[in-house]
Amino acid sequence: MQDLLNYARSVLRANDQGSYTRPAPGQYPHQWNWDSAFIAIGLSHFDEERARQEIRSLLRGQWRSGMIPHIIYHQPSSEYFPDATFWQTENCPDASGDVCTSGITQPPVLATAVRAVYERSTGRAVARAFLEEVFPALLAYHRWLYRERDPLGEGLVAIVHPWESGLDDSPRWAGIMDAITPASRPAYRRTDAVHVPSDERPTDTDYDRFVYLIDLGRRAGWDQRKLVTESPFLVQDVLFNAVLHRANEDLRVLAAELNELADEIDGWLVQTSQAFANKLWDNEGGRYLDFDLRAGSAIPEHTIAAFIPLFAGLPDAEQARRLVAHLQDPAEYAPGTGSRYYVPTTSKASAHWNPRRYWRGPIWVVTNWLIIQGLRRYGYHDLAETVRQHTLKLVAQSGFREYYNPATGDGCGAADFSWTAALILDLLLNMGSTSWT
Ligand code: 2M8
Repeated sequence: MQDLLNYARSVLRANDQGSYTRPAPGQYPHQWNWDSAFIAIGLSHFDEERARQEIRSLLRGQWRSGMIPHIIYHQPSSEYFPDATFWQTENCPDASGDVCTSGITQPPVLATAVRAVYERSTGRAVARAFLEEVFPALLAYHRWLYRERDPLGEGLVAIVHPWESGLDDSPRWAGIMDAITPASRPAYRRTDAVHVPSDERPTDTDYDRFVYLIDLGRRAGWDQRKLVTESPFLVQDVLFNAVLHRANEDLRVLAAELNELADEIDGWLVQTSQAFANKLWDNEGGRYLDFDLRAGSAIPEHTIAAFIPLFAGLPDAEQARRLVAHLQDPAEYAPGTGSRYYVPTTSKASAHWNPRRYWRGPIWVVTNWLIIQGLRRYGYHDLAETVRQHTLKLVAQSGFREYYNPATGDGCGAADFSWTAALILDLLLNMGSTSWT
C-alpha cells in the first residue's frame, strides 16, 4: 500500500505545472475540467493548499456567463489538438478574457470536489475563507447549466458535443455521430495518435465529426441558444446529469455551511430526481438510458453511464437492485466471458464492445471510483470492495495508466495519468467510507 501511495503522489507531483495539474505528460498538456476536480480530491489527502490551488486555477477559465470550460489553456503547446486558437472563443462576448479556453464544458464534478477539499481541510479558517471565495463561482456554473442547457426546463441538462460527456466515443453517441455528414469542416491534424496506438483512440471518422461540431460552435460564436437550436448533437446524458445532481447535493451542504439560501438548489434537486424517474429510467430494461432531444427518443445503448445515478442517490432500492444485477452479469459487465476485471465501460453484449478502444470497453479508474461510491451509498459493500480490489490490482500490475484492457489487465492510452493516481489515493485512504472525512 505504501508503495502505491508514494507512486500516486509522485505522478501528481510530476504532472504539476505550477498552478494546475496536466492529465498526463505528452498527450494532455493543458488543464481539463473534470480531471482537475478529481485531482483536487486526491491532492486533498496530502496537500490541502495545492488542492485549493487546483480549483482556483480551473476557475480562472470560468466564463462571464458562468460556464466552466472543458479545457483551460494556461500555456501554449503544440502537443495537443485542438490548440487554444482553434476554438475561436475570442468571438464570444461571454468568454473568459483572462485565459484561453475551449468553448464547451464537461461533467460538473467541481462542487463535489470543493466539498471534499473543504471537509478534509485541517485549517478551518482557511477552509472557510476558500469556501466563501469559490461558492459564488460554483453557483454561477450550475445556474448557467440550467439556464442555457435545459431547453425543456425539466431539470435535465443537454450536452452539445461528445467531449462534454467526458466519455468521448461512447457507443451511446455512435448512432447520432454516424448520421452526421461533416460536409465542410476546417482542416486539422490529430496529435493524439502520436503518443498512443491509434487502435486505442477514437477513429478518424469520430474525429471528423468532433471537429465538425466544434466548427458549428465557432460559427455560432458559442451562442448557447443557437447551439441548442442548431446542433445535431443534443443529448440529455445520464452520467452528466447524475454527476450534476450529486454536485447539487454537495452544493446544498456547502450553502448550509455559509447560511446561504438554498431554495434554488432544492428546486433543481427535486426536478432532476423526478426527471430521472419519469424520463430516463427504462423500466423494461431495468436501467437508465440517455435521451436524444433531436430525435425525441431514448438511446438504447448499454454502457457504464447507467450505473452513475447510484453515486447521486437517484434510484430507489428496487431500481438499484436491478442496476446491480446488470453489473453482476458476466454477459455484460462482470468478469467471465471476455473479461477478467470490473468494470468495462461498455457492456460486453454491445455490438460496439472493444476491450482496447478508449471508451468502448476499457476500464477507467474514474468510472470505477464513481461506481464504488455509488455501491457503498446503497449498501452493496461487498461488491464495492471487489471493484476496489480489482482497481488496485490493475494499477499494481500495469501502472497508473489512462485505461486498462478488461480481458488482460494491460494498460492502455497515456501513462502516468493524474486522475488515476488521485483516485487511487482516495481508494487507499478512504476505505469503505461514503463521507469525505
Ligand atoms: C479525454 O478527452 C479529450 C478531449 O476532451 C481527448 O481525448 O483529447 C477524455 O477521456 C476526457 O474525459 C478527459 O477529461 C480528457 C483528459 O483526461 O481526455
